Amino acid sequence: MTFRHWRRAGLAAAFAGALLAACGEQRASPPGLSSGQVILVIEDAGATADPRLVSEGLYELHDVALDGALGLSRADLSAMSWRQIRADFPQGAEPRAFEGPRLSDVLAAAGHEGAGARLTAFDGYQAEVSAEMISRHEPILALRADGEPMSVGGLGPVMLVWPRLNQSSLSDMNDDLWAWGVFAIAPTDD
Ligand SMILES: Nc1nc2c(c(=O)[nH]1)N[C@H]1C(S)=C(S)[C@@H](COP(=O)(O)O)O[C@H]1N2
Ligand SMILES: [Mo]
Repeated sequence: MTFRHWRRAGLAAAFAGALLAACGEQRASPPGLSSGQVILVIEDAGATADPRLVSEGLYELHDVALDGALGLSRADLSAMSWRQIRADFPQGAEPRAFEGPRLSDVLAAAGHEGAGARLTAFDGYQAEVSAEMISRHEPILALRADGEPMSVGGLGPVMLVWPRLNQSSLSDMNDDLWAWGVFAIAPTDD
């Protein structure tokens, strides 16, 4: 499916949600967000209870706090504005075109504008990113590399990507903050 198709799916879901609301139905998901498979959770978002978010599996294993968490589907993330970053990963590899929403925008959508973040991946790897690093470099939560969705089991569903080839202050950056296989993000104060 192309990026455009995903966007259309997101719009269709939003439209269906508006229809449901007009008919007086209770929405299970937060306003403006589609239903569908959750691929990324943002903790502490003040969201209403989401039946898709059950504390089991890796949520439980890695202590992801689901109370008030915001569950995002691929369509939700595709409906946001995206940035493309051409970057090398691992460091020194042939550059690829990574694409996805800015981490700052995803945090803002969860009610945490200007926050820092702790990202958790399937394997329990965690990357802590300061608010200053985020606002200065605007890393993305990449969903695609060279036009293809990043596979679950590979670098997907979501990977934190930094503009180290474009910003000279990042030219020496190692791979520590390039978390792949990310499925949960906790906003932080610093
Ligand atoms: N999910 C996850 N992301 C990760 C890591 C990891 O262990 N797990 N290691 C980081 C580090 S320290 C490096 S050097 C690169 C490459 O890690 P790899 O060699 O384990 O693929 O991914 C970064 N992102
Ligand atoms: Mo590393």
